Amino acid sequence: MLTTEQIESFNNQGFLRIPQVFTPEEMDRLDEDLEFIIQTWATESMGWTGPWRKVYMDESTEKASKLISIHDLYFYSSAWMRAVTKPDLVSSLSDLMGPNIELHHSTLHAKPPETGHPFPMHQDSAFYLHQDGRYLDVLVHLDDTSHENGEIRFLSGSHKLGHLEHITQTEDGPCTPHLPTTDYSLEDTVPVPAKRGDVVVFNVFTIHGSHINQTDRIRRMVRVGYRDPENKQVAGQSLGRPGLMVCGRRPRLVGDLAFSTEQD
Ligand SMILES: O=C(O)CCC(=O)C(=O)O
Repeated sequence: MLTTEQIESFNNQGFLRIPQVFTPEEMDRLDEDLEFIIQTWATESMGWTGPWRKVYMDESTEKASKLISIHDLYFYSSAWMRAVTKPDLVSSLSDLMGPNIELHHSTLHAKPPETGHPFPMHQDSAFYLHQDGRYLDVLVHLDDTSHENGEIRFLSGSHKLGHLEHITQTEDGPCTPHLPTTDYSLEDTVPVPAKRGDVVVFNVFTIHGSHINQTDRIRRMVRVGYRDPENKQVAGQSLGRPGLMVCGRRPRLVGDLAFSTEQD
């Protein structure tokens, strides 16, 4: 259960660190399975594209910069399935969002050593737009974070702005959604360093980003998205895919049909 102060702080700032949601033993198991997933299923790529790369990195760093990613870790590991449905975690989310909570997706972002990918300022609603802000993202920390390895950073109170238009096109073609670097800077953000086993929860509209990993060790975080099932998705990743109810029930809205077992 969260305290009144924690809930107020989340409502004002749009983010909250919750310490030690996962025990060291749970983290060992998650770590082991994450390494399996990274070795077996994940992909390493240049990461997010767009003109922001040249603002955040010099030429040689930009060329070397990499990101390891994969979605939906609970499709590959039962330890991750237990993690994303952990009652202590889910009950804290319920304190912030209400009684009914549906799991939407999860995504690994691992920043390899030294040139591990920075993230430009953005809102996650640009990747999976819903009708409103009843959506929480949870960053499960596999490693301690600090300025040196690119901790998560937030623009405090920015969730109150609602969804903003993002840059998605350049003259060279489509790019990963991000906010203009001329208007939004990492320098204006609040750093939220965290420990292995902590989670950092934020609203889908909270503007955030992170610096490059300059250390000689990988920095791994798994983002898990949860929504109020009445908050329907409008566009983006995992659109149309039902999620598990991890808390409460799915109310039936006008026009809703039960899930079919037939292929479309
Ligand atoms: O991993 C990071 O540093 C940032 C991740 C992020 O921006 C996101 O998951 O939306």
